[in-house]
Amino acid sequence: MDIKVEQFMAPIRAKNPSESEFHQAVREVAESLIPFIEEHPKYKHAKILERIAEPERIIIFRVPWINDRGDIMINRGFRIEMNSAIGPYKGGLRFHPTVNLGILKFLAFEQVFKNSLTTLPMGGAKGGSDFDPKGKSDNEVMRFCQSFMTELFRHIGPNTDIPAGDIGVGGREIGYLFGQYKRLRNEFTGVLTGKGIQWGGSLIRPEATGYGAVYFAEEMLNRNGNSLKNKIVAVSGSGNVAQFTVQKINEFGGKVVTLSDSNGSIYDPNGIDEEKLEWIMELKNIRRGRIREYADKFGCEYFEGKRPWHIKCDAAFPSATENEIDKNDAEILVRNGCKVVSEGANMPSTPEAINVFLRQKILYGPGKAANAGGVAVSGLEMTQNSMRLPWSREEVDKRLYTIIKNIHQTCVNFGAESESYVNYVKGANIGGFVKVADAMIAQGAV
Ligand code: NDP
Ligand code: 2IT
Repeated sequence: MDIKVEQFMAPIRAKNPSESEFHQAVREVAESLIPFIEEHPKYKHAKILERIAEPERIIIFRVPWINDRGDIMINRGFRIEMNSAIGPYKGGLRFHPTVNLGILKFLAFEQVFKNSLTTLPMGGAKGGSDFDPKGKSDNEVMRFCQSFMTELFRHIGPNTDIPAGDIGVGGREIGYLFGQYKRLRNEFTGVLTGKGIQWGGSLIRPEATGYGAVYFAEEMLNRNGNSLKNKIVAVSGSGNVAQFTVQKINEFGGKVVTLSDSNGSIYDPNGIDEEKLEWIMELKNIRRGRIREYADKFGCEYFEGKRPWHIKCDAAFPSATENEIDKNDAEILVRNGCKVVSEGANMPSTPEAINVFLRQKILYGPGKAANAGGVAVSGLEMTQNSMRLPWSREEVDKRLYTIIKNIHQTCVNFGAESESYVNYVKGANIGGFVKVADAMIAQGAV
């Protein structure tokens, strides 16, 4: 136990009681940063770490809406505006019944470092609601989104705070939110990212997080003279990030054998090819069904209530949610020969699981580096909106690849512990910190 980390964490725990995910995210960063700050006293004197862990502003609001039966429903809406030192607040919205203040604060905190790593001018934020889109009609989702935006609109703007999607918020929800914002403000602006392609969206934004996580893994492997070609891959989740992770792994010559949702996971030893993926996209994005149906359709195994990490693989892409790989899962992965973990999800590995990966010195790409492709292309969507000029698929994809390459290099610069070993956790935390910290110092005690 590191005394300095404990001393730093004690007031954070006291001030933010029962927000365990927030404590977890801050502690992981503090463990990397405190030794660095000891060597760079300017950050210590300016109390940067203490300031960075305190949100600039939190907005909490009531979201009343009427369901299809005519009943009044009440949800809670949030927006955490964490840090604006290097740009306007930027980060996704999550609609999921587990959403609470602590979860959104952990996500907003991670976003500050992630956005800095992209090299684009974006501060950090996150928001959402405990609304559960599952089982709701399109009309119910629309009425909820309209009510949510009826309060949120007064706090956001294209130069202030630019939300996007996350779990439970995809193209459909962004459309309803955008429509209501435009109506309330009478302005057509780039206030949200992840918009439809006909109304200000960017090509490759839907693909960006998954593609980016695969590019990041490929960078890590290439540095070791290896690649994803012919690798057996386990992916979790089956939503936006998981789907495009599968697509890009296939392009790189890997074979994806698992996917999951909150009910269970499938194991398809023949691999999830492009045709099967197309079927999954229809299942998940249009019919909004369960991954179990894949096993019936393609005749493979389904594990009810289980995550995919017991399946033997060379590479793992957790792409569902936080804390979905625990110590036991991590040990099984490593024992089965898994050599690379690239996190599409935010904080999917518990601290104990991360310790297993670091001790075993496998290639472990933490979410704030590995999944930064999504917000990076959101940043490129903002650029295109400002220019009022869209870029081609190739242009956006090329920029995405370059950004991920640069993030990987930043991690190497700050995290290399020897010629052959890079601690990507340390690299991402310090690499994301420096730019924000220097900006905060330059801007005074604000
Ligand atoms: P989606 O809503 O599209 O998909 C989420 C997937 O994860 C679904 O398969 C869902 O299953 C599963 N899932 C969600 N919660 C749980 C849970 N508690 N237990 C088990 N499975 C769960 O979201 P995204 O694909 O956009 O997001 C996935 C992850 O990636 C999240 O951690 C998100 O924060 C992160 N991320 C997303 C980015 C983006 O651009 N969208 C960018 C960077 C990170 P079910 O359908 O059963 O709920
Ligand atoms: O976690 C994330 O980086 C996202 N959900 C994407 C945020 C964004 O603004 O595109």
